[in-house]
Formats: sequence, C-alpha cells, structure tokens
Amino acid sequence: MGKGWCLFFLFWPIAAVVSCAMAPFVGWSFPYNNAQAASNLGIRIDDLFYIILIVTAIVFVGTQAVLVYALWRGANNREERATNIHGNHKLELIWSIIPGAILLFLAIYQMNIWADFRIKKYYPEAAVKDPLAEVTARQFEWRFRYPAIGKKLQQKPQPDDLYSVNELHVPFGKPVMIQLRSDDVQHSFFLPALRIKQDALPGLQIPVWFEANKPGTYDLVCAELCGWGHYKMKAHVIVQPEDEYQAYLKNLTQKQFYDGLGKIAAKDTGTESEAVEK
Ligand SMILES: [Cu+2]
Repeated sequence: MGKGWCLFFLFWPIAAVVSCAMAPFVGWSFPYNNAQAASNLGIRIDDLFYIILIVTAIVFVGTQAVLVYALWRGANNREERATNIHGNHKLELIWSIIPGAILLFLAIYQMNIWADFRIKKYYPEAAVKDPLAEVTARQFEWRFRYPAIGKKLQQKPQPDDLYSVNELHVPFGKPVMIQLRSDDVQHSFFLPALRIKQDALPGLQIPVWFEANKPGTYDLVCAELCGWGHYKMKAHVIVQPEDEYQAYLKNLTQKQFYDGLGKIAAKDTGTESEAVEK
C-alpha cells in the first residue's frame, strides 16, 4: 500500500476527532445549542455521556494510531514480513480483559443513575404519592389527564378530571411523576431538554418521573416511528412556577366546565364515568 493511502487513512480519524472536539462550540452536541440539561438527573446523564465519550475517544485514537503506524511502516519497508499472531493466548487475554474491565467499570458506575431514573423504589416519594397527570400517547397526539384541583389522580377517569392535548404543564423545581400509557401503537415520550425518554406501550402504564430545574417551554416529541402522522406528535411541556401552574389548572377547569350561561357547571364528582375519555 502506498504512502498516499496511509495519509488517506490518517485523514479520516483526524477529521473525526476535530469535528467531535468542535461539536460543543458549533451547536452539534446536545440539543438546543448544547444547552445544559433542564433536569438534575439529565445533568448526571450528560456526565455519563462524557465519560463514555472520553473512553471511546482514547480507544479510537489509540487503534487508529496503531493502524496508521502499521500502514506507514509497511509502505516504507516492503521486505519486512508480518508476524503471525493467530492463537497467541497472551494477546487474546489482553484484548479480552481490558475491554471487559472497561465495560464492567461503566456498568457499575452508571448503576446509581439508572436506579434513580428507572426503579420505582428510588423515585421521589412525594412524586409517587401524588402523580401529576396521566399521559396517553395516541395516533397522533398526546393526551393529558390531570386530577381536579385539590384531588389526587385516580386510576380510572373521573368526571371532574381535567384534560388537555399536546400541552403538558408542570410546576417547576419539584419532582413530578406521570403515568404513561399508549392507546394504540408503540410511542415514546421524549423530552430532549430534560434527557427523559420512555417508550409507551399499549396495555402498560409506566410511571416516569422528572424534575425540571429551569422554567421554560420544552419540546415533547414522540421518539418512535409510530405511523404516517408521527411528525405531528410534537407537543410541549411548559415548566412554570407553582402559582402559575395552579392558575393554569383553574383556567382549564373554567374552560372545561363552563356551562354557557356564565357559570361553572356543577360537577358530579361522586360517580365514575367511563365515557369521559372519548
Ligand atoms: Cu408516536
């Protein structure tokens, strides 16, 4: 192989490393121009990402350097014969144990974050006791069901539940939990700014918790290609102070139960209604 090829194979790893190093500064890295995660758990997940990136970068640069060195040496000295290392136990042990140890380190290192994120036992207690809303993904929208002000979310829809579509309001600075469902196919509840992602599956109700650490309007998108209208499933999560959140619920109540006569219709809260959701 000629020296031209050596340079060709040298160019690509260098281009890869340079573009990776540039990524955070030109907005190719984390979503929203590399903005910091809008949840504390998200910040920990980003840290994990960087650790894995550093490990893989070291391995990548190392293996590419060896490759280019071998090519360069071969191009300069065509008489030298390659050594046959097939069946070399020592080498095989080395290249099994080192990657194994790295993977084991990563597996153990990320366990706490995984547990806090996914295992219900470790969810914040207040959030589990009083779920914020039920989120139902359907072709092709997100439906939210909140309990009436001052009440707790029930498993079955209640006559005084509040509904909204494609706009989830969340109080800021406290952990909240939603109950995630899907009506039809598989969808995925994805909040890129908060680094929250959970598949929604028909027949399952999956609890998801998060704590937004800055107020704002964030994208809620479906991360599962769920059908022709998948692209329409872009909704928003509005993170706001507790009083604004309560005002929103009040407003929603008024809109939903307005009887057309300037009064808020009396609500029969004693009975369950199966028909409410339709
Ligand atoms: Cu979807």
